[in-house]
Amino acid sequence: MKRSLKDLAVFGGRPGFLKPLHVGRPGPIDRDRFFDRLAWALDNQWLTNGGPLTREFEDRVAEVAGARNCIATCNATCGLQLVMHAAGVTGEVIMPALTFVATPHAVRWLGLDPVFCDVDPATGCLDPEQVRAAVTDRTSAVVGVHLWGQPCDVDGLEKVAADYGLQLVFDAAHAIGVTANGRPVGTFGDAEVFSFHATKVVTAFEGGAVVTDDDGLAEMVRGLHNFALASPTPVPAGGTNAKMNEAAAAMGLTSLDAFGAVVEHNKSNYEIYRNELGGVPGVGVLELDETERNNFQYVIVSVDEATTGLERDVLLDVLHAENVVAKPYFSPPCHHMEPYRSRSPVCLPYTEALSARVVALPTGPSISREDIRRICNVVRLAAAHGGEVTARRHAGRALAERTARARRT
Ligand code: T4K
Repeated sequence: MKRSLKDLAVFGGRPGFLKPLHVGRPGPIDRDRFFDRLAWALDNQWLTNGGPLTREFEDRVAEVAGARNCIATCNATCGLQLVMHAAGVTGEVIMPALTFVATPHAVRWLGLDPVFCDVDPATGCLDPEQVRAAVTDRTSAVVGVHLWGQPCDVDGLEKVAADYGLQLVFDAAHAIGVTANGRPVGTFGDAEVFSFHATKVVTAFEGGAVVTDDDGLAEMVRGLHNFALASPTPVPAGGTNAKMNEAAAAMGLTSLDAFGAVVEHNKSNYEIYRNELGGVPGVGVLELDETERNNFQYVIVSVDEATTGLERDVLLDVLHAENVVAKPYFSPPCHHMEPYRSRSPVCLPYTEALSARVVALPTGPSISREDIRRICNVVRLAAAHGGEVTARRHAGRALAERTARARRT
C-alpha cells in the first residue's frame, strides 16, 4: 500500500501494477463452448446473413430484454441508424451530450441534426423537462441514453414523446439486463439498441441489437440491415449491410452464457469500491438503484475539486502512472466535440459539471478484490492531498514543457 505522495508513480514511486488494468477488459470466456460453436458454424457452412447462431443470439437477447423482436447487428452505432431510418425520423433529434460520441454521430451520419439537451444532475440521464423545452417544429425524435447502465426516466420521456408525437429511441448500449420500474430495458420507447462491443458486459467482439415490440418497425429494420432486399415497402435510400455474422454470434452466445456470473462479480466489485471510497470527502461512487436489476458494468466515481483540490484530469494522470487505465466517460461532452462544437454551440450546465468530475474505474471479471483495494488506496491518497498533487502535477508539466522547448532551440 502507498502511504505518502512520494510512493505515487506520478512522483517517481513504483507503479502499483505491472500490467495495465482496463475499464473495458473483456473477461475470460469458456473457450471450449466458443470453439465448439465456431466449429459448428464452419461445419454448417453458413457464416452470415441470418445464420442459425445469429437467430439463436437474437432469441436469447429478446428474452433478456423482454422484447418481441430482436435484430442482431454488426454494432450499436449501425443499430441506431437502422432504427432512425426505419422510423422515418427527419429534422432534429433531441439527445444528451453526456454520452459516447456514437450517439450523435449515428444521427448526423443520416443527415439529421442532433440537438443536445441537459441532464438530470443526479443520474446524468436526459431530463424530460429539458427535452420538452427543446422541442421545435423540426423535432421528430428523442434518443435517451441509459447512461452507465442506469435507466433513463422512461415514464417522463414516454410522456413527452406522446405529448408531441415524437419517436422515442433508447441508446441502451450500457444497459443489457437492467430493469426500470421492474420492467426490462428493451421494452421502452419505440425501440432500444444494445451494444455488444468488446468492452461491454456481453460481447460479440463487435455487435449490437435492435429490440422492439413494434412488429412493423422490426420488419423494416431487418430488411434495411440486409440491403433492403426483402423490405415490405420500397426504401428510397436503399438498405445497408449491418448484419451480425456467425463468429460474432458464437462469441455473443458464449458471453451470454457467462452473463449472470459476470454481473455477480461486477456487483461484488461495485460493493468493494463503495466500501473503500465511502466516507472519503469529495469522492463519491455513483449509486445504483438496488431495487432494480443492474449489470454493474461501469463503476463511476466523481471527484469534487472544490472539496479535494484534486482536478479530475490530474487524478487520471495519477492513476495512469500506476497502470490503472481509468477513463473519463464521458469527457469532453459531445457538444464540446467537433463537428458539434462549432455548428451548434450550446451551454449545458449539469452536463458540463458532471463531465468534468467523473472517472470510470476498472471493473469486470479480470479485476480482483485486491486490485480494487490498491486502486482505492491511490484514489484516497491523491484526494487527501488533492491541492498539493494538483500543484505538483502542474509544476511538473510546466517544467517538462520548458525543457522540451529549450531542447528544440
Ligand atoms: N452508445 C453508447 C452510449 C456507447 O457507449 C457506445 C459505445 C455506443 C453507443 C456505440 O456502440 P458500438 O457501435 O461500439 O457497438 C469504447 C468502445 O469502443 C465503445 O464501443 C464504447 N461505447 C465506449 C464507451 O468505449 P473507447 O474509445 O473508450 O475505446 P478504447 O479502445 O479506448 O477501449 C476502452 C478500454 O478498454 C481501454 O482501456 C482498452 C480496453 N480494451 C478495449 C478493447 C477494444 C480491452 O481491454 N480490450 C479490447 O478488446 O470506446
